[in-house]
Amino acid sequence: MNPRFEPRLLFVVGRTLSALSLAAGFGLGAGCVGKSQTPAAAPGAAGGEMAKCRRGVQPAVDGLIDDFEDGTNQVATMGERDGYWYQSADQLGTKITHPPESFAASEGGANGSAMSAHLTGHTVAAGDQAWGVEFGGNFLSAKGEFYDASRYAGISFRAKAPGKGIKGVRVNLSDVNTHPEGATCKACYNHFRKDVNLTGEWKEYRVLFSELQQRPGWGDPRPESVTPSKLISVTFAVGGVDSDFDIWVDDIQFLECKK
Ligand SMILES: [Ca+2]
Repeated sequence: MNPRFEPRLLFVVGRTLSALSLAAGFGLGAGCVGKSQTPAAAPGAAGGEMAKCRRGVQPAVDGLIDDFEDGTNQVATMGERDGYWYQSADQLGTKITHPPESFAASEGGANGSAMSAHLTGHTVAAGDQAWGVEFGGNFLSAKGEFYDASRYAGISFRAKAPGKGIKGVRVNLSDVNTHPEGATCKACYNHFRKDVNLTGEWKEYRVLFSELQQRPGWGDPRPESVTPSKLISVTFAVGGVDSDFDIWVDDIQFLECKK
């Protein structure tokens, strides 16, 4: 995949994201809910705050980002999180056929649960700006606030991709250095990410903060790592090929170090 397409294509996503964040912020009249307040985290010292889990990781007690069982488009309201899910597609022929208009939880979930995030449609290979489809959740509803996830070590989720379509999903965390709302980046949207390959059956995937990397060759700044104390959103993206997609995601949650 050509990394050069992302600054331009993700600008569109970012504008959508910003608009949605703004709308959500107005909707709730939120103030400083969940604002990052980590005295120990020096600005720019991202690498130093990364949790190192010698005994491995486990689901955090307050770590649920969403299991979608309540059927709303808001993330699970715990750990001071109160943001919203959104979906977006490029305008070059890519189509989201389900959910038809805006993000909504869908019937059928992992581990016999009732609901999940389920997106179907078709992505196109139409040049650098055909970036495909993304859905994601802002950790906070208030625009311009950062979410402090420094007590966590990563994220887990369950997912599947039945059928013959796209199996590869990019899992992204946007933060103070990669999202324009951070007021830091000159070349934005090169979020820290990990690519995962799904199967036709529900399976759990774990993504540690320490595994996340920016795409090579672009982005300004290019810090050593994601900044867990100043996150903005988690997103799942597919695209870059001419293909159907049928992606299910459920049980998204933060992980913490085993004590
Ligand atoms: Ca579920």
